[in-house]
Amino acid sequence: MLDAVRETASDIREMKIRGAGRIARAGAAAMGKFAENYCGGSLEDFKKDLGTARQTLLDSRPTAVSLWNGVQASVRDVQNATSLEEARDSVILNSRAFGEMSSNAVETIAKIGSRMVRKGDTLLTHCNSSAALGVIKEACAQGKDIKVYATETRPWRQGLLTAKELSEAGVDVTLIVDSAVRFVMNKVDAVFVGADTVTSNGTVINKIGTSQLALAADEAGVPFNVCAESYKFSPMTMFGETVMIEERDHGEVADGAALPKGVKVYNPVFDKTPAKYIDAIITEMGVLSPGAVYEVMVRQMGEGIFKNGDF
Ligand code: RI2
Repeated sequence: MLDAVRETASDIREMKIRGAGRIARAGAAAMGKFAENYCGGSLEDFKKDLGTARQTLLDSRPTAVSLWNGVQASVRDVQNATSLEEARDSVILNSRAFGEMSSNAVETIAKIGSRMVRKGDTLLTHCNSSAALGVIKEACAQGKDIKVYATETRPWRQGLLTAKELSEAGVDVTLIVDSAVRFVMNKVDAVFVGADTVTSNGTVINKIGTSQLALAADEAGVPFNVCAESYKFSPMTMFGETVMIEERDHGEVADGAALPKGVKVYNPVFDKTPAKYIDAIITEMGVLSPGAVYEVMVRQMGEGIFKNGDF
């Protein structure tokens, strides 16, 4: 039963499944499937095995809170279940509901964000964010005649996926190396990127290099917009937890043969963009300023959260 969960976790770790929204949906779906196929004995056994499944998925990649939120949404009613059947059904239904909510949120962000794009705009995006690309494709479909610069995004080069996807959608897209960002910024009207995690003080954690885009945009007076479903908001950060930045294998940067002897490699794959560089966070609930994230989190979690100083 845990084999399928382990396989999903491994696909997430190896980035066969990637993108903060996609890993959240895959995590939730894996929990649902686990519950569907469960043939153990008691409610207590189920809770224990579900806990193992949950942890297996959460251990796959540490940075995107979307995965945590997707898995957590799937198991949230298990503690109130009085029978194995009730517990299993709740996981199955909640995981499906999360998947639907997540896909709808990406569509809604596309509609809202596209209104912020003007006819003839030149946009810049980084990495491969389905939320940000949704906005760009929707704006193009509305006939807004836009141009897009897509960063290569070393070391995984997700920018190639972005360029392909946008080109196939009929967008005029130009691929640039990451170090060209500041040079091209004076041709750009707005930046749209995705997010892996948004903290309670409005800091955005996204693909390494995002904060450099934000600095260059700030210098050039270009609006910097983040497209993020609200399940990318991290409740833990309200209670002082910091976001762990994933470091990946050095082979992603330079393989053994290309690496001179004695040279070390440091490969952090996300960075933090402070709220002061962010003009808008486009969510399925509407366009927020980074300073509004805290209030939204409190509302989402309910006022009672502070009673015990924990959640
Ligand atoms: P969506 C990706 O992470 C990128 O950082 C991207 O900006 C972010 O997830 C959000 O993607 P990775 O899995 O959820 O490529 O908008 O490391 O698709």
